[in-house]
Amino acid sequence: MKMSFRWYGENDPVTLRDISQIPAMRSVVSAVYSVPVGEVWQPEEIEKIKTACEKHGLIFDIVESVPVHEDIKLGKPTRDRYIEVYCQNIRNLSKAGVKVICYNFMPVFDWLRSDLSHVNADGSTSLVYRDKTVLGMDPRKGDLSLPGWDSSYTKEGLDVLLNEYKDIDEEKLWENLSYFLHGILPTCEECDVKMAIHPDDPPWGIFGLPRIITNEKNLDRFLKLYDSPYNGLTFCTGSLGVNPDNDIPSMVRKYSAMDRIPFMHIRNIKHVGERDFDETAHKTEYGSLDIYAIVKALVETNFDGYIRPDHGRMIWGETGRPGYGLYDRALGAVYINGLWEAIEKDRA
Ligand SMILES: [Mn+2]
Repeated sequence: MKMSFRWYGENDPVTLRDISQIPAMRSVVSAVYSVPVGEVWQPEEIEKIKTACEKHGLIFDIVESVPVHEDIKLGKPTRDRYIEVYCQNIRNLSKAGVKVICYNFMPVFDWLRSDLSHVNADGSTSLVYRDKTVLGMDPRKGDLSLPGWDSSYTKEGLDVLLNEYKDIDEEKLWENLSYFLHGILPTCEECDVKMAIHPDDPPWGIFGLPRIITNEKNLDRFLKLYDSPYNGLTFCTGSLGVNPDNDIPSMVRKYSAMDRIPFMHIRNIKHVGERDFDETAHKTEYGSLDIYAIVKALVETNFDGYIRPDHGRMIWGETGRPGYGLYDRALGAVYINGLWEAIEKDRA
């Protein structure tokens, strides 16, 4: 397995030096953040990240994310142009040594939380989700303040976009996803770059928009759309785990054995009500997911992809990007490494 850490570039309060000091850290997960969705990432920009990482003994070989243009998700005639740009990005990234690209296929909204700094009993803060709060918001009425929303949309722009999605139901979204995969995967195979779709977060439809990367049945369907090890998953335990029907250790074991998980996001969440959850420390006892069983499933299926500790709490007075501080994520990485070593030695 290859341990990795997400880095938001030169403006990230967490530095590459910080990351390099975390024990057993290998790879940096990053992206070119300055280029709008649907445009080409120039080789010089990619090279800059690579060189900066190498200066600290780290490798830039995994990207999160290359975003998918809404026209592709909507199946508009312009999608072919955006798919060609996507293929160019795959080629450019491959030349710099990138092996895996994470992306998602959620219409309009990315991940959603109702609060980014919920105060825990010990004074740390967490990202949390309360369904009632989210359902009480109406993006069409200009309620655009919810964490996770792309604040670059104007009310009018969002209205237009939401209207365009009126005719896109789940089946139509599946079709558009399949079209996208068939457009890019031949390039991935040629360039030896694996695609890793991130599950929808939370894994259910929001504001009448369809979400399809949500559960085992749908992941099975997704993998069959293009049956190749290059068409894989970013298996995010926290995103999928908020639906208690998803048996996370068993799903990890199954998809890892199939060699369809190029990238693992490992974090814990605690169910605190129906469709309500808190993000917690990584260790099993704090949340609803058995992190030991998850890591065991990976070790026992000889997982050799990338792992990154997903969101952490804010602890020790750290300020910065919610979910992406240094300390709690570093503790997560060390915990996962500890489990890995113990399970691997037990097995030998
Ligand atoms: Mn994730």
